[in-house]
Amino acid sequence: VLFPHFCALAQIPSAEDMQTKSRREVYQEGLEVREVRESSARDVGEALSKIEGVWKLRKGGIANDVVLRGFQGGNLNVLIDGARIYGACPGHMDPAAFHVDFAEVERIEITKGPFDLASQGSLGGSVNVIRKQPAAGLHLAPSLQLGSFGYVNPALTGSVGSARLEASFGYSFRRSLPFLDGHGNRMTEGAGYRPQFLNSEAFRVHTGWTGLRFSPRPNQSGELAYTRQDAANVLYPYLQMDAPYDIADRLSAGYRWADLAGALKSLRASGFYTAVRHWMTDEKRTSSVAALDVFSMATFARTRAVGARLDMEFENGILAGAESYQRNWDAVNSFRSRMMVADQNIVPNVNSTIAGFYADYSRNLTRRLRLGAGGRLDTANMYVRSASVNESLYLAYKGVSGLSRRDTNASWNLRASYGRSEAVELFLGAGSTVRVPDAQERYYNHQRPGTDWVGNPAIRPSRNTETNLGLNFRAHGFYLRPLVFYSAVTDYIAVHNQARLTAQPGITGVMARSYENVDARIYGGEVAFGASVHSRWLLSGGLSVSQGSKDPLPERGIFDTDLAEMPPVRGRTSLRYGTRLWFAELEGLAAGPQRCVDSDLRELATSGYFMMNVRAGIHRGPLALTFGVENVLDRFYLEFLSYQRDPFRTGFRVPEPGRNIFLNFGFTF
Ligand SMILES: [Cu+2]
Repeated sequence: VLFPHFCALAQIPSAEDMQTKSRREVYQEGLEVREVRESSARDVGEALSKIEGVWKLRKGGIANDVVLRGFQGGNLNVLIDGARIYGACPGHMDPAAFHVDFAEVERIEITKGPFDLASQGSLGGSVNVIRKQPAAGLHLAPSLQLGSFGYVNPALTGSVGSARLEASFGYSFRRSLPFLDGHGNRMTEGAGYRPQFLNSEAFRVHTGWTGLRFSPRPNQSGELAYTRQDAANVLYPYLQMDAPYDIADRLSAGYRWADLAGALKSLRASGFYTAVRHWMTDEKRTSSVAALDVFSMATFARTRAVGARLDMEFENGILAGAESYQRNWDAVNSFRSRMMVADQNIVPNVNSTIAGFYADYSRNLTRRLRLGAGGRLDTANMYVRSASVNESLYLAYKGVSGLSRRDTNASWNLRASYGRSEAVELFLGAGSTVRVPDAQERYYNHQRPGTDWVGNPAIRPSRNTETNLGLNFRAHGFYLRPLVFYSAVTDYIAVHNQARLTAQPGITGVMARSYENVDARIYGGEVAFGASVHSRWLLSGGLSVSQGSKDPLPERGIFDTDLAEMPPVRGRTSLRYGTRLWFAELEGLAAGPQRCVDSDLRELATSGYFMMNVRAGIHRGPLALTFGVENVLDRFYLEFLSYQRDPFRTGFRVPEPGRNIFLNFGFTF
């Protein structure tokens, strides 16, 4: 069966599934891309919000950020086949997950909490996007997605080769106009767009890729892959600017030795190079009407990452490895308004170099009890390369300076799982890991009309020490997975309003957006459930809750104890009928109001909402077709994460799309 998902029962994890994934614990989740093709999701960030504990941050029609239990941005690791790619934009227009196309992807794996020690910096969790692997023979898979608001997404992937040598390629194009919300207004209306751009393209993204896989020996394989993504005309009503272009390159290579004789069972060496160039301006907004150039403000930003890693699997359940990578980040902002003409190196060409190693041991102590432990040590060095950095800004607002910094930190975790029977498993995990501040949090260097925006050279890495307790219950056609977590984050990096501390030559501003360490807590839980009747009906759903608080720091202007950007409670239920040939599904989604808001950042309370989706699909021979209507009731609603916080606010809250349809065709030859 090519598409077993049309059979409702296939969505319930089987006993076999549970065994082959014995390393996978309750805080790990996966999303298959075929599930994504049953939705109107435009990108990985939007698709992942289907998983319990994951929300998205919408800034426009595409390029949604992944938010895991209130952790986002630098607090999460997003890797593409293990390779690190970073967004170039200081306004987070191009999060890492934006730089991959669905047609490239096989599945996405999420680790919730600080339990992924194989990669540095997985503070709140990690997202690993797994790309498709070519199969022997000649294969072609054209697909076409169509949707409301002029959305088109044709794609073609193909591969050719034998078991020893395979070549693969792919191409995908995505384009859309601005969507309409439940009131019938375009997402651009009210966000300060010039009238002629209210209905201009919301995004246009070309992605092309190619790969080579070779197996000179039965137990050895190597691979080489390259992807270019070229995005243009991306509109961000959430922000004050839009992106005329964003170009990302990803190059990766790896070699694996498996089934080795001796204590070392397998070995994998891999490396990557990724680069992003990003240009954003306000040329489509009314703010540029009286400007001295086509824009009144613009930023050119670029980032590069290069790295290598070695992963080893020994007998007796020992994993060990080492990784090293360097990220460079550089951005120049230009003002051409009547108030200010300036070019500033806002991210002052900063290098961050990180090296670390890890080891993990797990074993079955008894037939029922499995224990695991892991450790990791990292050292990170960060320094400013730009000669034009204005150190007076750091002194004026933070009273500190210094353009380089080294941080060395250890991480650990302990895991236990106890299976009373095949049907009931109990999990307990505790872990502690660290993420280093990024170049923006430490060295941002921006004088602006209104408030300046300044990094904190003395800011310390954040450490998350988290405990998870979960249960996995499975019986005939029924499963239940409850999980609770408590996360204590020391030196959480919070955005705050920093008053000027000392007079410095050339610094005329009195208030800045900056970053400060505060101790914070995030706690909550998730429940996922499913029940099938006669293997054709499946009732499934889940509930996600996260709460956040932080210690006040009145001398730094931090008074409110609510943590900013914490998503509200959310629940989901769906009823699906499926045979091997077709399925139909009705889904309801509800979110509670969010009133725990950070008033220092002028966060606004958000109401709860309820919305419904319907979808159906058929599968015959090489053809799969899915059709759906999302937000059937055409409700107008906003997610809590839909607007930028003070002091950079436009004040505009980006609504969710109103009623919209999608049609996905897929062929496999
Ligand atoms: Cu940008």
